[in-house]
Amino acid sequence: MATTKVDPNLDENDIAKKAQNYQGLTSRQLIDAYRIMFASRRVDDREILLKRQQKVFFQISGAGHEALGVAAAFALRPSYDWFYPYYRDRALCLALGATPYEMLLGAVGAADDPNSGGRQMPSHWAYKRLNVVTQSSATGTQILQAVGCAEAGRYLARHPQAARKAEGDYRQFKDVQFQGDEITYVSLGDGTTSEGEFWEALNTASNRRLPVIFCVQDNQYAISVPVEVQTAGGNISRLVSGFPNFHFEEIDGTDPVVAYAAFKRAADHCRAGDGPAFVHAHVIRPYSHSLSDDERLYRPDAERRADAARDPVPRLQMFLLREGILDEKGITKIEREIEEQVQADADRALEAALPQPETIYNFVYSPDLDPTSAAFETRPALAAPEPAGDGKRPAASQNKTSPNKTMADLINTTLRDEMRRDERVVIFGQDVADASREEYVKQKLVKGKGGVFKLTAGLQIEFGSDRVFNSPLAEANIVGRATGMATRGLKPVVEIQFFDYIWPAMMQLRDELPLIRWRSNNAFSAPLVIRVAIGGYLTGGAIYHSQCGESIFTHTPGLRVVFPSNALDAAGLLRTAIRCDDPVLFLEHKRLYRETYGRAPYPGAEYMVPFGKAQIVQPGTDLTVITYGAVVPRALQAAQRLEREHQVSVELIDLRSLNPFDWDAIAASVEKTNRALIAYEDSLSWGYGAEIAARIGDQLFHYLDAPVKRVAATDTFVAYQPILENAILPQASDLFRAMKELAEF
Ligand SMILES: Cc1ncc(C[n+]2csc(CCOP(=O)(O)OP(=O)(O)O)c2C)c(N)n1
Ligand SMILES: [Mg+2]
Repeated sequence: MATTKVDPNLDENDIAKKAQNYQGLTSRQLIDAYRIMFASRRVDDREILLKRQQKVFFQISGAGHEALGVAAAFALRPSYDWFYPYYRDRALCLALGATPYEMLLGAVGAADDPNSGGRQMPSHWAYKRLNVVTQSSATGTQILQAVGCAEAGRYLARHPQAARKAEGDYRQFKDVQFQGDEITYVSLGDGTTSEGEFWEALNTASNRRLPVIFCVQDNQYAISVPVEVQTAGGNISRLVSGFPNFHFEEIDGTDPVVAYAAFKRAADHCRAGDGPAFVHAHVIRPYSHSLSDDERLYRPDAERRADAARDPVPRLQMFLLREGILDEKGITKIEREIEEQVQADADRALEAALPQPETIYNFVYSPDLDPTSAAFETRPALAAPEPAGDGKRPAASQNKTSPNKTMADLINTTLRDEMRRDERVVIFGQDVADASREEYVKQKLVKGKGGVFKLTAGLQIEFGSDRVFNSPLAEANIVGRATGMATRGLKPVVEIQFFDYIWPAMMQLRDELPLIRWRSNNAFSAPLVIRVAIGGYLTGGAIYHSQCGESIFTHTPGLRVVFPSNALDAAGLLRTAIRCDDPVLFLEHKRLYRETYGRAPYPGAEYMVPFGKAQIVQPGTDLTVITYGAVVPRALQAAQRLEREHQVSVELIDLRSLNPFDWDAIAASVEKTNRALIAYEDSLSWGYGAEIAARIGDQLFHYLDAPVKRVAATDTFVAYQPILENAILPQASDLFRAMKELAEF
C-alpha cells in the first residue's frame, strides 16, 4: 500500500487532469464515492451492533455492493430519474441523497422513518423526494413495476396534457412529474433472475424499447444457493444476450470507476431512446445473506478470503492512496467524521418517536378520497343521449335500437366516457385492442376484436394504440406494469381475461398493489382498476372458465372489490372505480354480460354508485337473503316463487360491493326479519358468506330467530357436463328450498 501522499485538496487543474483518467469521474467525486461507501458500510456495522443489543429487529446489509450503487447514482439523476432498488442498495440511496439518519430511523422502526413509518423491515427503501419507489421483501416484484414506471414516463411525454391536475377525482391528490428523457433504474440479485417476472420484464422492455436500466448484482449466492444452480450455465449475461434493443454490460461491480463508465454508457443508450440496458455486475457479499444467516455453513474459508480480496471499500481506499488523491491522514479524517456522524445518528434515531398503535389503519386506503361518500352517488340521467364512438363501432352493442343496454354495453360505454374525460386512463390486457396491427383497422380490412367478450371494442380505434393496447399473455406482466404506471399517476384500467387465470398475477395482487400506500406510509399509491371476467353458469364453462374466489381478494386489506349484478350498477361502480384513489378489483360476471335481467338505458357520463352501498332488490319482512353477482337473479326468482306459493316475504339484498360492504343494510334488515341466508356462487367453505355469517352471529345474535344459513356451490370446482354444473352451482331451486326451510324454522 502506498503511504506517502499528497495534499487531499487538489487544485482544479489537477482535478481536470485526473478526470481523464477516471472515466469522467473527478478526484473529488472519487473522494465522495469513498465517503458514501464507507458511510454505507458503517451504517450496516452500526445496525448489526444494535441488532445484537436487541435495539433493532432485523438487519440485511449492502456490504460488498457499495461501489456499484454509488456508480449508478453518479451516472443517474435523483428526483429526475426513477429508482426501483432492492435491499442491497444502501450505497445507491445514500449517493442519491438519503441520509444515514433516515436509514437508522428505518432500523428502529420510528414513526418518522421515511421508508415506511416503521411498517417495513430496514433496507426496504422509499424516498419520495428522490423518486426512490417503495419496495417489498418479495424478490423480483419490483422489475415489472419499473417497466410500468418507464412506460408512464414515455406516455406522459407524449400526452403532456394528461399530467394536468383535476378536481373531484384521484387526480386531485396525485402530482405527476415527468422529464421526457428520464431513466428507470431497477436492481435485483443473481438469484432473483430465476423469477418469471424478471423475464417478463426484459421481454416487454426490449419489445417496447423502454429506458430501463436492469442492474443484476451478482454476488454468486441467493442465501445459500450458488449461481450455477439458479442460472443455466452460471452466467445470466449469456442467457439474456439475445434480447433485441438492449445495451449490455458485464462488469466488475466492486470497482466504482469501471461501474461508473458502464452506467454512463447504459444511461446514454436509454436517454437516446434506443432501448433498455442490462448491467450485470460481479460483486461480493462479505456479511452473509443477512444477520439471520451464517455463510460459513455453506462457503469454505478459501472462497470467502478470495471475495474479501475484492472488497470495494478497502479497494477504493487503496486506489485513492495509489493515485495520490488522498493520503492516509485524509482517509483517516473522512473515516473518523463518518464514524462519529453515524454514531450520533444512531443515538438520535434510538430517541426518535415510535409509531403509535392507533395509527395501524392509516393509509390502508386513500385518506383523501372516500369512494363510499355521497360525492360518488349520482342519479342516472336517463334521457342522456349515448355518445357515438368515434371508432364507428357503437360499444359492444348488439341492440342499438333498444333503449335498454346490456351490462357489456354499459361497461364499454363507461370506459369510453372515462377515457374521453381523463387522458390518464390507459387500457391494456390480453386481446383488448381492436387490432395490434392497427393498419388493418385503419385500412378497414378488419373490424377489430376489442376483447374476447368485446367489452373494449372500438376503444383502440377511437383513442389510439398509445391508450389501448394488447399485453403479452402474462398476467403478472399486466398487473405489475399497471402498478408501476399507477404509481406515476396514470390510471390503468386493465383486463384479466378470465378470473381462472388471475393467479400468475397473485404475487402482484397480494404483496404489491394493495400495499403500495400502506407500506410506504402514504408516500406512494397505485390507484388503478383491474377488470376481471368471472363466474360460471355458462353451460360448458367447466373448471377453468367458471371460477369465482372473490373472498381470496376481500381477504387482502388495501384492495377494493366490487361485483355488480346488473348493467346500471356496472356502469356506476366502474365509474367510481376509475375515479377512485384506491386499487379496485372490478369483477364482471360473464353470464350477466348480455343477460336480459338487469338491462338499463344509458345513464349518462356522470352516473356513479358509491362503494359499500347495497341495493335492496326487493323489500320483505320474513327473512333476509344477502347475495351478489349472478346469484341475484336466481335468488329473486326463488323469492318470488316463495311469495307466490307460500306467502313468505323475502328481503333481497344485493351487496354490489364486497369490500367495503354494507353492514348497515344487512344489520337493518336482519333486525327486522330475524332470519338470514347468505347466498353466493363460490364454493361454500371458507367463502365470502362465512364472514357475513360470523358477523351476524357476533353482532346480531339477539335478533335471530333461526340459525344463519348459507347456500353456495359445492366444495368442488365446476364441471363441464351441464348435469354436473347444475349440481355444483347454486340453482334457484336450491335457493328456494333453503329459503323455505329458514322461513319455517
Ligand atoms: C419471492 C421470494 N422468495 C423467497 C424469498 C426469500 N429470500 C429473500 S432474499 C433471497 C435470496 C435472494 O438472492 P439474490 O437475488 O441473489 O439477492 P442477494 O440477496 O444475493 O443480493 C431469498 C430466497 C423472498 N424474499 N421472496
Ligand atoms: Mg445473490
